[in-house]
Amino acid sequence: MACKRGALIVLEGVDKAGKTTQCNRLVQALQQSGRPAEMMRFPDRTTTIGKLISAYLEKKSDLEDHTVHLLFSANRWELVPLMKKKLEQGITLVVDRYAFSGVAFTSAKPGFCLDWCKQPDVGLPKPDLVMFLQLSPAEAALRGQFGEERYETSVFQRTVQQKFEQLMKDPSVNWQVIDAAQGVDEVHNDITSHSLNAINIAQNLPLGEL
Ligand code: DGP
Repeated sequence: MACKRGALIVLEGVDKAGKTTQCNRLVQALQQSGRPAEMMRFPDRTTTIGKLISAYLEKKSDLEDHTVHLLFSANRWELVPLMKKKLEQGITLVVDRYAFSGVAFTSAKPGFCLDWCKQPDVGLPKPDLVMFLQLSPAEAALRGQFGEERYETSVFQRTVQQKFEQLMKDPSVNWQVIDAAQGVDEVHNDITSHSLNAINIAQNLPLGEL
């Protein structure tokens, strides 16, 4: 019998919500329970396209807003063959940001509508589960100052949060909202239980497309 596919699990949220910590913990927990799992993150700053994105985020270069949107999307597309291969091998992928960040961050800029922003990512592998780590701007502020990168201002992050709220109304995506103001262990437990559920369901379903 062919091996059952892995699940595509995405963590989204505004900056400081704890996505990276929780992605690492989830991968560790899945591996310890004998389920093959690996972490990925977008943007993947290691590729040629990713290096252009990284320089832009670090404000070492300026790029036109439509152009950078398409580069972020291209960075996801270039990893699709690898993602599909791993999922087919039965590896669950835990992904730190995906197309939803792409749409939320660009559409938070003046002059961009959600619909235009979504188009370049149409056809990407569809996550079996997207968990949104919900954290109010006030709680995010308690976690310390934002960094120096582009987009790291509280005004912009507030707009991004509103865009995510619009995206979460899409019933064709399996969104789960996680209260990221809880302790790290409580958040981890919530995330793990949603993920185990998604892994069980995904193994009997074909991978979808955005
Ligand atoms: P990090 O997740 O910390 O590596 O930061 C990446 C930054 O880039 C963060 O501010 C969110 C933003 N971002 C992530 N994906 C996209 C995207 O597809 N488009 C745009 N415009 N911004 C993105």
